[in-house]
Amino acid sequence: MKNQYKRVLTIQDISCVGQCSLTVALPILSACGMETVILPSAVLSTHTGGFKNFHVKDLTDEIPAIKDHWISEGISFDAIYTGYLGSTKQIGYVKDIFSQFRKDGCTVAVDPAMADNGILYYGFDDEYVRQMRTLCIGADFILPNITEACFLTGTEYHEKYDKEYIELLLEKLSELECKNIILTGVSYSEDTTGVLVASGKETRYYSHEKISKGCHGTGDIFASAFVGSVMRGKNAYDSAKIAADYTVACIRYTQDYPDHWYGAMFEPVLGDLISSLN
Ligand code: PXL
Repeated sequence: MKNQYKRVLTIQDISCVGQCSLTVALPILSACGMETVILPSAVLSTHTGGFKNFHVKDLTDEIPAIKDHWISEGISFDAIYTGYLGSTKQIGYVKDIFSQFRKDGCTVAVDPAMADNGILYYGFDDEYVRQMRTLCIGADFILPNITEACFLTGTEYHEKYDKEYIELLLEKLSELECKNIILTGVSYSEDTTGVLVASGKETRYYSHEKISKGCHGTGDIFASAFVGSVMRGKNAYDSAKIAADYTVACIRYTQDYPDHWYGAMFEPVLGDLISSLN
């Protein structure tokens, strides 16, 4: 049991209100039993997906000093997991962190959190996409949704697609030379959706219930639970299954609260995630 206590660094923003990024990653990774180290990429009063006039404090310029202090203290990580990053320049600094701390046995997971439903999140542009692509190269895990996969590969986004389209996306993503590609939100029927897990030559698909009303922040819930599960020693497919089941449970719980539009109520079902890991 002892060797499952791992130290995970997660780099993403703090959206003070909104149940996404660090306010999701920190509690979920902690629930998975990880020591969770955070590097906030920016502080936002809320996330950008539906609130207006949010206040943003970009923390890009703080990153080198934080990194240098960690180096001087001899701090190391078992995993580094990145999500929403504040700026293009910041992606460069995150790459420096990878070079510095990615020693043998340090797992790198990149969630290229930048787009959904065919469009980039507010404030991101083509240059951001280009930089994010370089961050993904050589990662142990990348966790794009279909929209992000399209941006990363320069593929036209289609709301409706078939297996051939998804296979092409996977093939193009494989050029990024990541050990595992976890492609989320892959749906081949009205009432199911799923996750494609491509690990080396093997590709497996986990299909699960599709709840018609999606929630903001579920990509972050999925990625955090996935990383927590991998760090608990589960393989990529089992971790995708655990993370997907947990994400569905969060959405299902939130459905009963129609006023809760800005995020998924992941806290009341954390017990499900913990049980599935034991
Ligand atoms: O959940 C992704 C995310 C994270 N952080 C911020 C966001 C979003 C998506 O909109 O706006 C600030």
